[in-house]
Amino acid sequence: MARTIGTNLSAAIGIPPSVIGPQRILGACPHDCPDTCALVTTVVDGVATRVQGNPDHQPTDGVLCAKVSRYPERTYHPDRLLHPLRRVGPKGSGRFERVSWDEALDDIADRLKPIAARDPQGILPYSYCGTMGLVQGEGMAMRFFHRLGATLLDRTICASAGAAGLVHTLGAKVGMKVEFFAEAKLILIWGSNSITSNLHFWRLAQEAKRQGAKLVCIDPRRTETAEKCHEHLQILPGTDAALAFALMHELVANDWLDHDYLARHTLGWDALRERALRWTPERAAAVCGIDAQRIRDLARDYGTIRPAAIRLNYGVQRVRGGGNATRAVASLPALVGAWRHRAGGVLLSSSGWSTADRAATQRPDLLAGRSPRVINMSTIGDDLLREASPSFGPKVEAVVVYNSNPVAVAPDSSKVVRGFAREDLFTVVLEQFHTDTVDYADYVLPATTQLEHWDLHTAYGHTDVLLNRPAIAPVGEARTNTQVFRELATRMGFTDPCFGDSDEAMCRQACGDRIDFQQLLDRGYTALPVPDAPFAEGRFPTASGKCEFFSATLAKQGLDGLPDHLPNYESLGSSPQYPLAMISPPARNFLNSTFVNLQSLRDIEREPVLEIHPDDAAPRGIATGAVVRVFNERGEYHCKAEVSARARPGVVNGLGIWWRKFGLAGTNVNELTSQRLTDMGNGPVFYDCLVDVRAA
Ligand SMILES: Nc1nc2c(c(=O)[nH]1)N[C@H]1C(S)=C(S)[C@@H](COP(=O)(O)OP(=O)(O)OC[C@H]3O[C@@H](n4cnc5c(=O)[nH]c(N)nc54)[C@H](O)[C@@H]3O)O[C@H]1N2
Ligand SMILES: Nc1nc2c(c(=O)[nH]1)N[C@H]1C(S)=C(S)[C@@H](COP(=O)(O)OP(=O)(O)OC[C@H]3O[C@@H](n4cnc5c(=O)[nH]c(N)nc54)[C@H](O)[C@@H]3O)O[C@H]1N2
Ligand code: SF4
Ligand SMILES: [Mo]
Repeated sequence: MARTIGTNLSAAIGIPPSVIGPQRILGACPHDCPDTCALVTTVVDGVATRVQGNPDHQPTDGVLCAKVSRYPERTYHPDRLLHPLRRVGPKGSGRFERVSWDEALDDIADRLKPIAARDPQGILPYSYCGTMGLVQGEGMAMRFFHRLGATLLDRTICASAGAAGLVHTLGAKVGMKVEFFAEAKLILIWGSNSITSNLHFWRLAQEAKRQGAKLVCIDPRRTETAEKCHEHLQILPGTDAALAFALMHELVANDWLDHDYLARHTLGWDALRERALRWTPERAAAVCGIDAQRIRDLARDYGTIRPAAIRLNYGVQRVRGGGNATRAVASLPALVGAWRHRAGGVLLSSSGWSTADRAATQRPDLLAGRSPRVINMSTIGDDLLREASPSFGPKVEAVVVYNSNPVAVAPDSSKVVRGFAREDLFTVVLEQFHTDTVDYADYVLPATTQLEHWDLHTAYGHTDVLLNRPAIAPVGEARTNTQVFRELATRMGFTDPCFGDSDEAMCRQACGDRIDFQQLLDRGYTALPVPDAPFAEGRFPTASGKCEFFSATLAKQGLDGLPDHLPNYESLGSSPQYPLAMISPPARNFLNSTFVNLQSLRDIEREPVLEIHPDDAAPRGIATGAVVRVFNERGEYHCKAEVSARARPGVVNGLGIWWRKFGLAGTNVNELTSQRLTDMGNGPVFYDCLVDVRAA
C-alpha cells in the first residue's frame, strides 16, 4: 500500500479531498494493549468508513483485532456522548440535562475554586489507560493538576507489581525484542492469554511453532491459547514463584546452568541457589496443584532447548506475591544464559526502552516545590469514604475522571459505588460513552475518540513509537481531553504559557530530540534504538549492572532481598466458608470495560459468565446456563454458569469486565475482589479472591 496519505496529497495539489477519492489517515491504536497497532483510517467526505491495520508497520502486519476493526461502529455509535450534560436525577440514576460547554466549564471551575482555596488536595484526578497516548492521556491533564496542586494518583491498577518486580531484577521495564520470539525453539507463555490480549505476539509464536518450536502455557485457565500450545501447566493462581523455584531446583540438580553467565552477569546466585534447592518438584507440585513430573519435564526443556524465550505477562502479578513471582520468573533466563541469544530471555514489558519525554508533556515542575499527598487508584473504594485525618489529609471533595471507568474496573466495587454516590462529592467525568461511572457524575463532558485527535504513542509490547493524526472532525460537540483541561486552566486563572500548547506541539515536545518526528509525520511510526540481544554481555540497567537475584534496594526497604513464594492472601483451602478461588481475566471481545456497549461484540460474548469445573458444579447442582450467585464477605455477583474444563477444579473464572448495568442484577465481578495490595508496587490483587457459588 502506498504511504502517501490523502490529506498531504490533496493539500499539495490544492483539490478538496473528496474530489480525489478516499483519504487514508495514519494513526495508532490507543488502547491498553501490548500490540499498539498502526492504523490506517479510510475517510470519505469527512466520514471514517474503515479502520485497518497498516501493512507497512511490521508489528501490526496489516492485521487488527476484532474489537478495533469495528472502530467506525464505535465512533458513530448512537450512544456516543455528543454534548455536555448536567445531572438532574439522584446520583447513580444516570439522569441528565443538556447544557452548553460554557455553562458546564464555568460551573465546574466555580465548584473547584473554593475547594482549591481550602486545600487543592481535596481534588482528585482519576484516570487510567482508556487511551495510552502521551497527550490525551496524562498530557494537558497533568499540567492542570500539577499547577493546581491536586492530590496525585498512584496509577497501580494494572501493572505496578510486575513493573516493580522487573525493575528490581533487570533494572527497568525492558526485555527481549518481541520480533525475535519467531526464532525461539522453546516459548513459555506465562500468565498470558495471548490470543485474547496480545494477538500480534501470538502470530510470532505461531511462526516459531511452524519452525519447530515447542510452546508451553502456564495458566490456571485452559484458555484458547493454552489449547493451542504443546503443553499446558494448569497451576493454581498465585503459585508461579513456587513453579519457578522448582525449575531452578532442577536446573541446579542436573547442572543445566550457564556458569560463566551466572558468574559474570548476576548478583546473589549463591543465596538464590540455596533457596531454590529447598523447592523440590514434589514440594512445588503440592503448592501448584499439578504433577511433579510435569515440572521435571518443563525443567528439562528449559535446561536443554536453545534459544528459550519467556513471554511473561501481567496475569501472574494480580496476587499478593505478584512482585516476587515476577522476580522469580525474570531470574530464569540468567541461569541458563538465555540472554546470550536474541531469541532468548524474557519479555514482560518493553516500555522502559522509550525515550519519549513525559516530563515535557506532564510538567511536574508546575508543582513548584509542593508535594501533594498520593492516593492509590486501587483503593479508591475506601479512600472516597474516608474522613479528613492527619494521616490521610483532607476528605476527597471532588473527583475528575478521564480515560477510566472506575465504577466497573476498580476492586471491591460496592464500596466504590458508595463512594461515588456521596451527595457531597462533586464528580466530573470526561467520557465517550455513558459508562457505569458516568451514572454518578455531576457533569459529563463528551470526549473525542482516537479518530478525532492528535496523539503520540509508545508501546509496552514492541519498541516502536507511533503518531496518531486526527482522521475526522470531532463527532457532535465532543472535545479533546487536552482542550477541556486548557479551558479549565483558563477559568482557574492559570496563565502559564504551556496551557496554550497545541496537541501537535505536545506530540513534538514528547518526541524531544531523540525521536524522529518527521519520520512519524511521514510514515506514522519510527523505531527506538534497542539492541537485538540487549543483555548478551550483561549490562543490565540495574545499579550493579547485573541481573539482580538479590536486590539491595528491596532489602533496604525491609523486604526480602531475594525472590520468594508468597502464598495468596486468600489461598485455596484457607477458608472453609469460601472453598473456591476466583480469577477474573478479560473476555476476548472487550478491552477491560471498553467495547462492552458495542452490540456486535456483546453478541459474541453474550452474557457475563462464570466458568466452573464439572467437579465443582455437580455437588452444587449447577448446569450450564443456570443463573448463579457468586459470593464472599465483600459482595455478590450474578451471572450465568458455564460448566467447562476451561476451569480447573477449585478455581472458577469470572470473565471481565462487564458494565454493571449490562450485567445481571446490576453487578459485575469486581463486587467480589478485594482492596488488598501486592507485595511490591502497591498493585491490586484481582486474582487473589476466594468465593463460593450457588444456583440463584
Ligand atoms: N482482548 C483484550 N485484550 C486485552 C485486554 C482485554 O481486556 N481484552 N486488556 C489489556 C490490558 S489492560 C492488559 S494489562 C493486558 C493484560 O495482559 P495479560 O496479563 O497477558 O492478560 P490476560 O490475557 O488476561 O492474561 C492473563 C492470563 O493469566 C491467567 N492467570 C490468572 N491468574 C494467574 C496466575 O496466578 N498465574 C498465571 N500463570 N496465570 C494467571 C489468566 O487465566 C489469563 O489467561 O491485556 C490487554 N489486552
Ligand atoms: N476483576 C478485574 N478487574 C480488572 C482487571 C481484571 O483483570 N479483573 N483488569 C485491570 C486492568 S489490567 C486495567 S488496565 C483496568 C482498566 O481500567 P480502565 O483504564 O478504567 O479501562 P476501561 O475499562 O477500558 O475504561 C477506559 C475508559 O476510557 C474511555 N476513553 C477512551 N479514550 C478516551 C479519551 O480519549 N478521552 C476520554 N475522556 N475517555 C476515553 C473509554 O470510553 C472507557 O470507558 O481494569 C482493571 N480491572
Ligand atoms: S486492541 Fe491491541 S490488537 Fe487490537 S488494534 Fe489495538 S493494539 Fe491492535
Ligand atoms: Mo491493564
